[in-house]
Amino acid sequence: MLQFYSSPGSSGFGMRVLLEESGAAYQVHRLNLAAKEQLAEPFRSINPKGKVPALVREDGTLVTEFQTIAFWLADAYPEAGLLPRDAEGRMRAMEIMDFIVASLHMRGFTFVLMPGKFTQTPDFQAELTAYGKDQIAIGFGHVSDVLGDQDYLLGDFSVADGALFYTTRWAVAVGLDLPTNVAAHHNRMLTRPAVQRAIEAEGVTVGQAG
Ligand SMILES: N[C@@H](CCC(=O)N[C@@H](CS)C(=O)NCC(=O)O)C(=O)O
Repeated sequence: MLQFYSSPGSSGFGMRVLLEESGAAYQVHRLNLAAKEQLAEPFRSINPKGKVPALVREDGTLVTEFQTIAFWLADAYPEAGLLPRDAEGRMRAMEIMDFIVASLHMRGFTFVLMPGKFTQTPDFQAELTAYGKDQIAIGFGHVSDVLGDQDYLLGDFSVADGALFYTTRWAVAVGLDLPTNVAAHHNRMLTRPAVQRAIEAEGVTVGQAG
C-alpha cells in the first residue's frame, strides 16, 4: 500500500484530495510541523528533505515534490483520468502546477502564513506579509486568466485542480479575496465527493469562498 506523509492543512491537503480522486489505497502518516517532526526521525530518514507531502510507493521508493507526486499518481492510476493524455495537455498541467507551487505558494503564502520563519523583527514581518499578499493577488490573477470560464484549470478535472485547491483553502482561511472565477472553482471543488472525503479524513476546516 502507498505510504503518504503529510500534515493536515499543509500543501499535503491538496495531495490528499488527489489520492482520494485516484482511488489508490494508501496509509496516512501525520506529521506535526510546528513540533518539527518533519526534521526528526523517523521521517528524516524517510525523506531527508524534511518536507511534506511525501509518498513511499509499494516498492519502497520515495517520491517528493507536489507536481512530481501528482504526475506519478495520475500515471499510476490512469482510470481516474487525472491528467490529459496528450503531450500538450500534460505540459500545460505541469506549467500551471509549477506556478501554483513555486510562485503562489512559495513566494506568496509562505510569507503570509509564516513570516516568523524568516525574521523575529515585527516591521520586517509586516513587510514580508505585505509582499506575500501582493504576490498572491498577482498569482491568483494569473490563475484566473488560465481558468477563464472553464470549470477546471485544464477544462476537465486534473491534478492541477488539487494544487489550486490547497492555495484557495489558505486564501479563504486568512480572508483574502479571490477573483470571481477562482472563488467559483474553490466552491466547485467542495462539491466533489473525493474532496469531502479528504476534508473529513484530514479533519480540516474549509470555508466557502466569496
Ligand atoms: N517543493 C515542495 C514544498 C513542500 C513544502 O514546502 N512543504 C511544507 C508544508 S506546506 C513543509 O513541509 N514545511 C516544513 C518545513 O519547511 O520545515 C513540494 O512541492 O512539495
